[in-house]
Amino acid sequence: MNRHCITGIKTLEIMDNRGNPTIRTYVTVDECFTGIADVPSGSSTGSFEAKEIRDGGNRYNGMGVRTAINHINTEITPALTGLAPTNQRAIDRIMIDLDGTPDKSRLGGNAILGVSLAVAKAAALALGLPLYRYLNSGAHVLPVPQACLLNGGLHAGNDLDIQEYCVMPVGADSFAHGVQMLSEIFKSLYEILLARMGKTATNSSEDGGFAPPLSSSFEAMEILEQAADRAGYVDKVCYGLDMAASGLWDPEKKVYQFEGKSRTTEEMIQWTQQLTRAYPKIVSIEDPLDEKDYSGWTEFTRQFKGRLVVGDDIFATNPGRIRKGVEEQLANAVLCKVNQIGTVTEACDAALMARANGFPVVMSVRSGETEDAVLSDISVALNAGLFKTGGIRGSDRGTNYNRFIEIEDELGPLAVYAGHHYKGKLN
Ligand code: 2PG
Ligand code: MG
Repeated sequence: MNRHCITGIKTLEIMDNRGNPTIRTYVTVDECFTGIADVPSGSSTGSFEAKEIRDGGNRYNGMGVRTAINHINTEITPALTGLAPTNQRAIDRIMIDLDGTPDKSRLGGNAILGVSLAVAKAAALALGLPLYRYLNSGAHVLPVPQACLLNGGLHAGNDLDIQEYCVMPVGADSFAHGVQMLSEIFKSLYEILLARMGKTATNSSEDGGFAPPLSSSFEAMEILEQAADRAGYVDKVCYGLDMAASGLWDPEKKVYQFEGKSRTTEEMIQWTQQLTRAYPKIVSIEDPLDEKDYSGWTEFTRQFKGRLVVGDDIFATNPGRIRKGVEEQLANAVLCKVNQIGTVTEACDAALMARANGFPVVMSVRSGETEDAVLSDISVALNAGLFKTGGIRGSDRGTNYNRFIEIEDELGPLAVYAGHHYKGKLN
């Protein structure tokens, strides 16, 4: 048997869409196939995530990644050279053991993830397969893109407290048609914002949505729905929110600071009930409460049965935390971000565990991204029903849309667009 092996690993410190450095890793197999992967990075990061290593000091305002790169060069590369890239689980296990901490804080989640992703890509290249097919021979689902067209919170310089107001084109005929709908809604939104509030309202958020000078979520939803209506798609879309509520929690006063008031957990739940009553097509609510407000999450999930209650910071793509979530019904869906856990194997384990327990999976980018579209391939490999992409402008966002369009074309009649079945039952 012809055994493939890792023959070299190279790294570069490159730039992400926010002007922050990140790691690009090149893994070469058999001296001729090179998988290249970039590491994403969040700004509203939860405390249970794998830890990124940043250099500190003055260079890049402390955000440099030379230390993490050094860990790849001096520790990870010698440990992996000569091994079979097709044994992803073994490769990831070696890096996890080499790191030796529960949160990858010694070598850096960013160092480990860069290598893990590039190994998967190099292995796929060596076998002559697209990455999604290499990871799963049964890959065939194109997700509904959940695009954040309006932003607030840490992703925007405005007074909206909710981080993401997203549109989900569930009624599209295909992924490509969904992108067309999003693009047309985005243009309508531009015109509405311009007419209502002037040109500064059309400024971009951190991840490619709009960041208008609004402070009311009711008004944000009204404008979003109006944009969908004007584009002719109001009956073909649903909406999703990411409240990113860990960032709203005031640990000293033990209240949420939200839309001009201090609110208890119960008041946050009541407020969300009012919003979803006014906008019943909000079918997905992510991180409505703080990552440690466990009893609040259970109550929220009980009250919002029928909608997706998506755990992001609370689960951190961590199989152990998802198990707790299932047992205590802390949510009913899981957000999957590969850099929250730090290896391809663990991210896939997290998604599969969620699915096996009836929790739909929402694959997600981070606010910090590059032109690497690897997450699209992983999403299709997992047959995920939803993919949260940030907004719709900028090549850091476009790259994922374009890769999905490419995969849909490649799969031809085998492709299934998740559409109304984004919660699962896709076969
Ligand atoms: C989130 C993400 C992605 P960030 O909270 O879901 O939108 O944001 O990457 O900044 O953590
Ligand atoms: Mg989130």
